[in-house]
Amino acid sequence: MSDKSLFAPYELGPLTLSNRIVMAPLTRNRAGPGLVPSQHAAEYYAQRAGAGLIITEATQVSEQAQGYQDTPGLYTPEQIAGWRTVTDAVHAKGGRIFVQLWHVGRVSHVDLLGGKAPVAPSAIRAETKTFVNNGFADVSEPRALEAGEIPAIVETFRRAAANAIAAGFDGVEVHGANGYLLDQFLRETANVRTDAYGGSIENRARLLLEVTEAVSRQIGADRTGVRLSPVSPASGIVMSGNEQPQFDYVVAQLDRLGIAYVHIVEGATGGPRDVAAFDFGSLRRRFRNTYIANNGYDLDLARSRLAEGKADLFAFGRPFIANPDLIERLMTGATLAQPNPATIYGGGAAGYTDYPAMTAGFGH
Ligand code: 8OZ
Repeated sequence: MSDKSLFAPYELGPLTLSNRIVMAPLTRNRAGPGLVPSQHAAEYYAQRAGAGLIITEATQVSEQAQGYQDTPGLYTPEQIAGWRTVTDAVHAKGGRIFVQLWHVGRVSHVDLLGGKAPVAPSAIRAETKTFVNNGFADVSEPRALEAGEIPAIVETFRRAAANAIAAGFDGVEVHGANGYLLDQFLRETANVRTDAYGGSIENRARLLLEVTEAVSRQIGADRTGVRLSPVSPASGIVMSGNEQPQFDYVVAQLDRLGIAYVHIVEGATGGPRDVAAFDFGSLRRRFRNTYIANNGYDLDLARSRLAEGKADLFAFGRPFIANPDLIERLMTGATLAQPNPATIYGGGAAGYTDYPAMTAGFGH
């Protein structure tokens, strides 16, 4: 067994991470024209390259996959070129970076989709809002995907994964969490299909597994991860009470695919950890490769969970916004800066690349 310190290197598939702290995906709504990553994104991510692994903000696999204003894509040559500047900047600082690929499904608005309805497993609207036209609005009524459209959804993920490698990413995280398309398929409360993609635990898991298999065939299972949020009510997800068997099955099948990691939101995304009775250890036991734990971690909790063997890596989200040098701050016990809520979503460099790293003697 290697040194089980949070601050010692860790082997993730073919990659050596410099430590066990991961930068969780963080939506920042700063993409430029053509949904190319922000002109400041390379600097922003490079400032945070001290993380053992960076997972980018959620990034659309297609036009139809967008659900919020100014979130980036990875399906045009310009977007690939924009992301290349990010991966080059992170690699120059010795960092590792995966891109999180998403399709929002029903969590969208006609004004983001050229007037078309968002797509979903079933025509069930989520009780949630999105950010569009510079304000919050209820999501639009979705339409149910036809069975014949599903292969094209899988194909957009496969193609975006190929684009990720062309853009220089070290790997891909499939966004299966937080109430977006793949999570919608997993839920009895969002998926009432009667075809091969609904009606049973196995059928509800089919799309996520097909997408993950397509991505891992394209770029290698050892460069593929999946994020799940079994008990999170994010984006209007309603619990059925059958989350344990559903997610036990999903994770066992992901293990069969041999992917590098599962990344588990343990609780309500960005909220309490104890929202529901759920045995996350059951997921851990079903998965042989890396388990990344997320949600509400601080240094003490990460240390104790690592010592107990409950997880291998720990993803921190919001602390990375105002602390580009979060690793050094955690190592030295320095005070953490707090982000300005007004500049989390949207805007330019302010609240994005202008949070300073510690200087000697500062922040203690
Ligand atoms: C915050 C705002 C918009 C989207 C997620 C991609 O929760 C998101 C997201 C977060 O996974």
